[in-house]
Amino acid sequence: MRYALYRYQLPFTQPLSFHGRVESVRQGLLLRTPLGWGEIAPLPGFSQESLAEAETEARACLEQLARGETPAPRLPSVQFGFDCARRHWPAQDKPLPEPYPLIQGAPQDLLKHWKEWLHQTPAKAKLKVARYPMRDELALIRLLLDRRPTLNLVLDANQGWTREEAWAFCGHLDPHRIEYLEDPCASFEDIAFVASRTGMPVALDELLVQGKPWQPIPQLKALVLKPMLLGALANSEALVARARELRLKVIVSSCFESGVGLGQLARLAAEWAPDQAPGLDTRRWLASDLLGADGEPDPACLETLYLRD
Ligand code: OSB
Ligand code: MG
Repeated sequence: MRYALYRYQLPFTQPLSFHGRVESVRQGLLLRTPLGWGEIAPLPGFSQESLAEAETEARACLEQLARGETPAPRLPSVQFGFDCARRHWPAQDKPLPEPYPLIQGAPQDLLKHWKEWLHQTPAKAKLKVARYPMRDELALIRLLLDRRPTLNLVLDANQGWTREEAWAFCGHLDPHRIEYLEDPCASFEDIAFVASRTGMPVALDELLVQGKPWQPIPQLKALVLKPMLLGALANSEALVARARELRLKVIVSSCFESGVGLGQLARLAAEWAPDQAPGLDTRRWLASDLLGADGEPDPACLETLYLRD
């Protein structure tokens, strides 16, 4: 069979919250074409489209491919999957830096177990904030920075704060120890206000997916790119070009994709941001993977949705 669509389900190591939606398994689709594999995995809470909508569009696009036509999908996750499946992947020589650790959980638990995360003292680690009482999150951050003096933290508020909340939070931190704070607020105006008042370095992630307006400000350090949400690879590439122009870092970041998508994201990161540790530590939060010993998806892990010669 030359064209195929499969569904997978991978359990998380523990239930995770995505903009308030608690999920215990990751579901997605794998696409196979004569040119290669692609992953289509809209993330609940972050993607506009559902998995069912993505499946419907992916089937229609596969039909077109099998007829010799060139599909032009509309949904971001489907665009990403088809673009990856038809991409020419250049050979890579230089190894990419290791992903930085992605730390999630209740501050009380993390206070007890923080050494497990930071025993090798990475240069940076990412911590989700704006989820628990501010005082608990600040206490945890202070402890981590105090015990690991060479560590810089990436914080991600997922647009969870008002301007005033973000201002208060940032006012309690030393901006020199924060690599950057992703998406403190939902609007760029509020982010720019907080950054300029507190000197906190900031990065944009969800705001880019939402297509909201932004502009360079002195505290803007990085663009975090989630290709699964940005859709057509050309959209991510345009942001890479803009980041280069503005001398911003590019961080390629995952959405809890399977090993197929993560492998492709690592290759995109090596092309777009070869010196940056990528945001691909979502792997840690999946209890298993689809890839067999040969590095190919294991058919036993896949449910077949569509097959065609
Ligand atoms: O908040 O940036 C996020 C994954 C899925 C959805 C949202 C986010 C993430 C990550 C990926 O944090 C890992 C990373 O960027 O380091
Ligand atoms: Mg983010």
